[in-house]
This record gives sequence, structure tokens and C-alpha cells, in this order.
Amino acid sequence: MDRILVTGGAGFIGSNFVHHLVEHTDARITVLDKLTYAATRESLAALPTDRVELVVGDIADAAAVEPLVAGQDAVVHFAAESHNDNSLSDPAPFVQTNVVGTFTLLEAVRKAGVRFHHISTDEVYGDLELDDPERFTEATPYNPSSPYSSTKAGSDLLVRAWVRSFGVQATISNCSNNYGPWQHIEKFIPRQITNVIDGGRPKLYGAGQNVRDWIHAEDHSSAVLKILTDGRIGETYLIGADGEKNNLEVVQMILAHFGRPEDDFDHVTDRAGHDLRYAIDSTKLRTELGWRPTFANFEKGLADTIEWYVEHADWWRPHKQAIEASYAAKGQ
Ligand code: NAD
Ligand code: TDX
Repeated sequence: MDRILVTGGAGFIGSNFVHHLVEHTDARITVLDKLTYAATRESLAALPTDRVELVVGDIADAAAVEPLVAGQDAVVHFAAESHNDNSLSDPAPFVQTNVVGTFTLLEAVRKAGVRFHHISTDEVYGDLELDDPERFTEATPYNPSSPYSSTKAGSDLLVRAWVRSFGVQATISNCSNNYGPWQHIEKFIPRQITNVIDGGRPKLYGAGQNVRDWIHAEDHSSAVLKILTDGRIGETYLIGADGEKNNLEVVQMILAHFGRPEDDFDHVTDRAGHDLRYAIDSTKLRTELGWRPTFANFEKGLADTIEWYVEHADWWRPHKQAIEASYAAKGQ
């Protein structure tokens, strides 16, 4: 694949993926990104301009999307509204970007006959009990809880229908919670790291017993590239790195890193409809495609990420106060 279009490539995971492509392939990469509040041009700034081009545009704008898609060997689709809490305050952009945007891209790849990989989330499967011995697999029924996850579920189903009805050459991956550099500070791990750096206290929703299955964004990227090159058309692959931790454990790891007492955090108002536990069984990806994560040690990956936020305070600090004010207005 010589030419790859990456939608949402100026966001957290998309930009990590663009870095991964530059390092591990010879492809020329076009990033299509609307540059919403969640995007950052800085994340792409160090990349060679003869390999990576940024086009500012909306994935739901067919007139902008179709000519861009037509010249590509593949489209890897990360662009989305991605934050559950925002989807509870205002679901409209989630429906527009995640559903209508994905539909617009599918029509473009259908017309141009271009390979498509759709990035999705484990949240489409709903949640698990804390003591459930089962984890999510590709056969788990869809049962999304939030406006965000329901729009991601809707977009996955559109992709499946376009494969079956129109023969679109597509694959889907559903990944667990990512952490790593360039994650927006509205999200759990960077919010707590930056609270502590600035001398504040982490904010735990409810009792902090909710479990997330953490994977480093670099491991997500290597899995997506593997599926793009070796995955079977029409298939879904779950991506996860056996990283289950409850939120309290993660907060206490962050506090310990800074030498702060383990109870130096606040309990705040819980998220409405808060999913209890996500957990991924990635056997299919590992056995069929031979993929393995490289960040096997979460504590080490988290420590690297904390140091990254310490070193990149110029990037996040200008936005910190406004984000905390909007959480505080909701009692969070
Ligand atoms: P993000 O919010 O950090 O970045 C999203 C990017 O998409 C931003 O650069 C934004 O400007 C762009 N975008 C938004 N609307 C757009 C539009 N209409 N047209 C063009 N660009 C638009 O998100 P993220 O955390 O990097 O997530 C990327 C993808 O991975 C999403 O599809 C998300 O559902 C999925 N995912 C995320 C996680 C996670 O833990 N963050 C886990 C599994 C799957
Ligand atoms: O301040 C907080 N305190 C807190 O306890 C925040 C922001 C979150 N939380 C909790 C809620 C969740 O249990 O931490 C957990 C993680 O929260 P988020 O970072 O908002 O992630 P989550 O809702 O799990 O969704 C993420 O993973 C799946 C991504 O945002 C999605 O895009 C992805 O699909």
C-alpha cells in the first residue's frame, strides 16, 4: 500500500498511528481531520512533510471526501467524537460524525473501490460484571450503553452491511481503552496525571471500582497495521493487551509515581449509565495474525506516559483550566 488516507489523524490514536506508519512502512499518508477541539497539529509536526500531508476537512462532507479517497490504496478511519461524557451533554455531533461521517466514507470507498479499515471500540458490547469469567469476543452481542458507544455500534453495522451488500473491502477492529502520548486531558488517565502535576487531586467517578482494559496506543497501532495488511476482508478483530485495572488502582499508581499519599484523591459525581467493566479476549488477532503487544507492563507504560505529560506541559496547560471548570460545573 503506497497511499493511505488516515481520518482523524490529528487526534490521539490517529496521530500515534501516523507515526507508526512513517516508521514501519514506506507509505505516503494523507491525514483528513476537521481539527475539532480534540485535535492537535503539534502531534504531526515532527513528521517528514514529503511523507505526511494534513488536509483539514469533515468526513461527513462528501464533496471533500470523494476526491481524496479516489487516489488512495486504503482508508484507515479513526475520526470520531470520542468522549462518553461529552456524548451525555450533547449527542448531536456524535450522530453526525460517527454515523453520518462513516456512511459518507463508506460511499466514497464503494465508488472508488478502495480498501477500508474501520476503528471501533469494545464499548459496543456494553459492560461485564466484575466477577464475570468471560471477556468480550468477536461473537459477543452488541449492547451499547451511551450515545457515544451506540453511534460507534451503528457505524460498525454500516460497515458490515456495506461489505455484504456492496462487496466493500473492509475490516473492523474493536479496541479497549488506550493510553499514551497526545491523549486529550479530558480523558481519565491524562486528566489525573495533569491534576497531580498541577498540585491538585485526582477525581474518581463513584467508588472507582469500574474496570477498564488498558492498552498502549502504540500497541493499538501495530495491531491496526497488522489487520490492514494481513486481515481477512469482512472480519472483525478485537484488540486488547490483558490490561484490566480498576480506576482506583490507576489513580493510586499515579499518586505513587509522584510520592503522594494513596488516599489523596476526591470521589466525584458518577457518570450517568457508567459501564462497569470492559475486558477483551484478543485470541483471534493473536492466533490468526500473530500479533503481540509490546507494552506488556502497564506500570512501566504508565510511568513513561506520566513523564511525557511532565515534559509536554506547554501543550496541555493552556487548556487545563477550562476543562476542569466544565467538569466542576457537572460536579465532576
Ligand atoms: P480523539 O477524540 O483524540 O481524536 C478524534 C480526531 O477525529 C480528532 O483529531 C478530531 O479533530 C477528528 N474528527 C472529529 N470529527 C471529525 C470529522 N467530522 N471529520 C474529520 N475529523 C474529525 O479520539 P481518539 O481517542 O484518538 O479515538 C480515535 C478512534 O479510536 C475513534 O474512532 C474512537 O472511537 C476509537 N477508539 C478509541 C479508544 C480510546 O481509548 N481512546 C479505544 C477504542 C477505540
Ligand atoms: O475524571 C474522570 N474520572 C473517572 O473516574 C474521568 C474523565 C473518567 N473516569 C472514569 C470513567 C471510566 O470508568 O475512568 C474510566 C475511563 O474514562 P474515559 O477516559 O472517559 O474512558 P471511557 O469512557 O472508558 O472510554 C474510552 O475508552 C473507549 C475512550 O474515551 C473511548 O473513546 C473508547 O471507545
